[in-house]
Amino acid sequence: MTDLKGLYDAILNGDAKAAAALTAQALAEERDPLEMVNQYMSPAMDEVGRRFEAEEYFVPELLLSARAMKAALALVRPLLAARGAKPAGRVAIGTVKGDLHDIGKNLVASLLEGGGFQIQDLGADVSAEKFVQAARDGDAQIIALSALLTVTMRGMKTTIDALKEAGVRDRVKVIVGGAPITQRYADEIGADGYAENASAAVALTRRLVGAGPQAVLQ
Ligand code: B1M
Repeated sequence: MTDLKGLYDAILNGDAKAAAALTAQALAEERDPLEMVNQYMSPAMDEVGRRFEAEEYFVPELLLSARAMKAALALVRPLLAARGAKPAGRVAIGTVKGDLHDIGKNLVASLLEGGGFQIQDLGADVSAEKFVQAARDGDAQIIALSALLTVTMRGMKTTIDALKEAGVRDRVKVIVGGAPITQRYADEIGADGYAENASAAVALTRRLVGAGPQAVLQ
């Protein structure tokens, strides 16, 4: 019988190959996929987030762990979908118009995906209209805006204003982040939340959609 603590360790250590192999092995033994996610995979990502905040892990470790989580989730997800499990929520994410920085945004998207959210990645240099379209047609519950430049951060306000004008502001929660962004700025422009880093963005998003800290894919 596969020791699932090994799966936890593989994700924590960013070993995608081991994570996929152990997941496949456990599924072949008919282990419960939801239990695997909630008791081993998701707690491993929570620990990755904790280590990042404690400055024991840095961006490369975050990316490796997110990749290992994705490799394991790719095997588990079809089984969860088959039993009718719902994703934690749907997030449309992008870097605002005029801003080409996408490394942090990609990291946030990876961790959100690892946290069980369905991601619509709109890319970098995304216009307010594209975010509005994602809210209107894409069924996103969360609009996640990233900005790295002081000159582009005002694109966040433009986007929130565009959501209001399109009559869809009440349908979505807007979260913002990026190096020049602060809680004060988020409050000023009427965002629903601000997260300083990728793991905080996962915790914030879970809170906004009403999912518990471990409530991945239920
Ligand atoms: Co640019 N750049 N850059 N750059 N660049 C900065 C941002 C800068 C601070 C460098 C500096 O001068 N010290 C400066 C901005 C100054 C300012 O506005 N005050 C700057 C500048 C000036 C520019 C150009 C104008 C340079 C030029 O051409 N003259 C130009 C602008 C291009 C444009 O966007 N239109 C430019 C270009 C570039 C590159 C293309 C070369 C490259 C980007 C490559 C890419 O992303 N594909 C680049 C880079 C790499 C940087 C620095 C060095 C690193 C950014 C990064 O990837 N950090 C950056 C200096 C710095 O930040 N130290 C700089 C790592 C990443 C993991 O962190 O993105 O902060 P970060 O994301 C974090 C958090 O912020 C948060 O979580 C992430 C993970 O913890 N977060 C969110 C991010 N988004 C979030 C969303 C959330 C929640 C949290 O919710 C939705």
